[in-house]
This record gives sequence, C-alpha cells and structure tokens, in this order.
Amino acid sequence: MAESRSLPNILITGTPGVGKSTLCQQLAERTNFQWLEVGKLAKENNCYEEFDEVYHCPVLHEDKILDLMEDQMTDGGIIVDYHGCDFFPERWFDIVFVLRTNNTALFDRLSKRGYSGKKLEDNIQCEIFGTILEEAIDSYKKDSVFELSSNNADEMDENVEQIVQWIEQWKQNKM
Ligand code: DAT
Repeated sequence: MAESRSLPNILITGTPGVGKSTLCQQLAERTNFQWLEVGKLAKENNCYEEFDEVYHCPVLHEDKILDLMEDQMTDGGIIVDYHGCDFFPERWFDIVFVLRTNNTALFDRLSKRGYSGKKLEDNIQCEIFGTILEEAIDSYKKDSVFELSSNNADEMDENVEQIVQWIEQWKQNKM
C-alpha cells in the first residue's frame, strides 16, 4: 500500500527506444532511487516462457518476474523501467510516466539499435497508435498517468526535472 511506503515508486514505460533507460539512469543519479530494469532482471533470472519467433525475442514469464520484484517494491524508492505496464499490480506505483517519441526520431533510434523488418514496423506502429499510453490508462488511475514527450535532449532534461520535482513534492506531502 502507498501509505506504508517511505518513498514513492515510479513506473517509466513506453515503446522501445523512447528513452526510458536514458531517463531512468539520470533519475537514479539525481535521486538515489533504485533503477529496476525489468528486462535485465528477467534475463538474469531466466524469467521467460517461450521464444517468440516473429519478434525474435523471449516472452516474459510475468508471474515469475512479479514474484522477484514484490519484496523490492514494498519500501518504495524504486524506478521501474519496462516497455509494458499492464501486468504489474496497480498498488505498486504512485505515478506512471509514459514516454512518447515522434515516428521519425523513433525510426532512427530503433534502426541504429539494429531493429528491422516487422519488429521495426510494429514498434513504430505501436508508438503511432499510442498503444502503451492506452495500456497505462487502462491499468492505472487516470490521474496518476502522465505522458511525456521525449523527442530530443531538451525534453529529456525537462522530464528529469519534472520527475525530480514530483518526488520532492511527494516527500513534502508525506511530512
Ligand atoms: P528505451 O530504454 O526506451 O528503449 P533508450 O534510453 O535506450 O530507450 O534510448 C534509445 C536511444 O535513443 C539511445 O541511443 C538514446 C537515444 N535517446 C533516448 N531518448 C532521447 C531523447 N529524448 N533525445 C534524444 N535521444 C534520445
């Protein structure tokens, strides 16, 4: 429950390439919150069910990853980074930020990452349709979901500042 946390938990989500890792790394440095990369945790603990032949990636074993995360989420101060958001318990998060990037910038970033063909097209479509934003709105309270533009370095800096300020406000309200 949020009341028992001494610090808030934050979810940073969005299509691959929108800048989640970059933002989380900067936030972790600024706030001393712990950056929890769900994809990395899954890899380290082999939390996969099967291999998706179409997307050439393993499919997350959601229950297994949730079990691993549960204890860490209790005290707060965690920044969770993942390109999906509908399987986490709603109670874990005090606020959810969905990063958004225009399709030309995202195309460049994902191409540089080596994405091509269907994987590249589907991720661009996912961003154009606002799929992750919709998923977040469906999964969390409307007033705790915020969309942030992440098209360039200035917007990245603004996003860091906005989240740092939100954390400070949360702490003030808690006192
Ligand atoms: P994600 O974790 O969402 O997959 P990332 O942080 O790894 O994304 O960023 C992908 C690439 O895009 C990386 O080379 C950094 C760059 N990038 C991310 N956010 C950006 C922004 N707001 N402006 C410019 N480049 C950005």
